[in-house]
Amino acid sequence: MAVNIEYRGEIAVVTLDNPPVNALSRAVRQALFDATEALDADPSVKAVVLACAGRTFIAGADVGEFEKPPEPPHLPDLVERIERAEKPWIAAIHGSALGGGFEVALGCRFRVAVPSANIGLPEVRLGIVPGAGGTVRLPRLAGVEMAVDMVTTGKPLVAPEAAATGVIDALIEDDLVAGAVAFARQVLGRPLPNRLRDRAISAPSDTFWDAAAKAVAARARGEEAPPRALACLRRAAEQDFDAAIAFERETFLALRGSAQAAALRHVFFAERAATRPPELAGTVPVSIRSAAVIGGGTMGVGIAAALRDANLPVTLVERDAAALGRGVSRVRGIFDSAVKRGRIAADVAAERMAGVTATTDYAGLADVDLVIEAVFEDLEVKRDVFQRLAAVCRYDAVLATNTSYLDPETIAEGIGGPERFLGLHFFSPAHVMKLLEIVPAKATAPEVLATGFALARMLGKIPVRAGTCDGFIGNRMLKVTRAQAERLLLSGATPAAVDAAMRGFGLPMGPFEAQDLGGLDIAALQRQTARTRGETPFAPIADRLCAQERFGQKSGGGWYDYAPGDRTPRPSDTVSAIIAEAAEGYPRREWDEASIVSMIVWPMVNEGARILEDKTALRASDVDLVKIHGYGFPRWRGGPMHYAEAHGLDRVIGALDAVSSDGLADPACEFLLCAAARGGFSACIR
Ligand code: 3H9
Repeated sequence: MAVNIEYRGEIAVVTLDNPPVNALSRAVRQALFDATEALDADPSVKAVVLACAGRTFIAGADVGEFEKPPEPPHLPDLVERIERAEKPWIAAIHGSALGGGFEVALGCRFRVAVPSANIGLPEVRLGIVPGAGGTVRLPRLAGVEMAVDMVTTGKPLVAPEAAATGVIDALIEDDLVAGAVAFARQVLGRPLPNRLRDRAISAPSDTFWDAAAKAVAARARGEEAPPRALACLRRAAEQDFDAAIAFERETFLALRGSAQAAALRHVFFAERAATRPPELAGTVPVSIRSAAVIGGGTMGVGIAAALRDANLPVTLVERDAAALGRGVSRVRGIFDSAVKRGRIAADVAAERMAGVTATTDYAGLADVDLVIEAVFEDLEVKRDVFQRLAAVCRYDAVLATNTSYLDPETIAEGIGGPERFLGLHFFSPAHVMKLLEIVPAKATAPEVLATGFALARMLGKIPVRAGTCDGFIGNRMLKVTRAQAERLLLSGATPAAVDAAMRGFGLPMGPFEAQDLGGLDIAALQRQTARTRGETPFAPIADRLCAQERFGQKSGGGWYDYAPGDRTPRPSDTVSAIIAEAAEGYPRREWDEASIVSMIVWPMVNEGARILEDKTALRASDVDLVKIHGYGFPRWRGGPMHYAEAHGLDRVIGALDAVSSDGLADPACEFLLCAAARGGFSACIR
């Protein structure tokens, strides 16, 4: 049974049990509805505690049901039934009360919670608005300002914050259900507060709404749900309860079937699937209680900060005292800046720094559980590091390389105990970026690979398993993007037009602005290495820019010119001349925004298909996660592979054909053709 009722004297305790997260499936809604009827009809019951079994309170509507038409009893009707109950209901919250789960709690007359619980309305992150009264009841309880913040960002509140604002009526430290029953007995002796539907709301001024609309538009560029959620909240503040509920429901149903909601649901399930590669089912990871980072450069210190954020003691290793000193002050800089931005308190920053040990001596690593190497991208330097690590580290310690384009197999060649070796590719800045590509070598033991995934969970990262190849998943696709961007310039587009089109598509930056920010020199070095391997990387214009030492913002010019101390990109006559010279002999075309986007995105999808074909990625959705979490591909478009499937793979192939005949892109690969014929990428994965 999904719902169980027990009686503690005159208090009924309704326990919902629908693992893993007590989502409100149709069966659960029906069982809860039946419970409200039965308890209202039972004269021995004076109040009802609603609690949940397992790790959490109700995590929301069952997102898996959103692919089908809604079935009764509908959630808004259930929440209304609980709110209208003759006896007061008290939600007893542990874990998370999210979305529909929080809306059920808002239907209850009271809410109590353990201090570690969190509550929120994250629906906008799924491309929808709350659909069971959240936008109408929350402002009546918490005030319009707080409701606008919670609903339009989807960010949860921890229980103590919610208690401070009256959203939670009491915090319960010990046994939650016993505490909730005791709370119920106390409130029975007093007059009950009004139901939320009967509470007044004070409508803010137009100025408030204008400012809120501006903030939402700036934060959620391209997204449909946040501004629609704001419109619901405005209705809730300005119209009567029932009219606002009807408007919210209409908005919810309209968005539930939208392309953006489908894309965001795809990402939601992709993020969870990625954490569990099928080959690791039942494998127990190595336990990680301490870590070391080799290299105090940008990447190394970001990784060290990420490890400290997860409370792991970290040893930072550099080759000499001066480099070590610079590394340590960079780590301190990360925490200081977190304090300045209000993200952590000064004492937390001090405690994070206290957990960093600095040394130049590898002997200090004899007892660490995990070492992550993040030294300069030079094969010999890295090989030397691993020889030294293999000699001093425990045999069961995990040894990882953060290489972004060298072959992990070669880096680990000849080390003792190669089964403890693994690629862990972080993205810069490593304490901020969510993506972690996890790259096993041939000899990597399953429990070592599983440790990569367990580490990602500890650090709050999105893990994606990647096979060994040049650039793994992300940088391999990036190379195609950059080549396509240059082909656009050779055939008549300008850097500014390409960047504007990609920003219009939803990326935070266009490909040229991004290169100027990160620096053109790293990719130039990679191309040099590739040429020594006999490859012919395509970057006719970037190569010319680098030859003139135009490395981007740091050298005062790259694809754009920059005034000293100013990061505003300005179109450059020098670059125009370089492009004109490189473009001699290429046919020129007119490029509008849509055709620029398809010149970049469809070849990216084609490379994604090749990546699936050679099994560098396990699933198309993993490719999507890499682009979303590592490269700013708009989440609400679902990632390139989902976007292509939603667009129609036949149309993608048609668009590739149209440009490939002029040498402006590769023709569709076999895997893409297979996916188009079989109705999707997953149908072709063997
Ligand atoms: C909504 O409520 C709309 C309403 O306003 C109106 C309706 C009319 N549904 O994340 P985990 C699965 S919209 C179905 O790894 P954790 C998840 O796929 C909803 N399944 O656990 C995974 O399955 P599997 C608003 C769900 O402990 C398993 O549970 N609510 C749902 O790291 C474990 O998930 C949200 O957006 C769901 N709602 O984190 C909350 N949620 O094992 C979404 C989870 O097969 N959920 N699953 O891969 C979360 O944020 C996290 O799951 C939570 C637990 C924090 C609760």
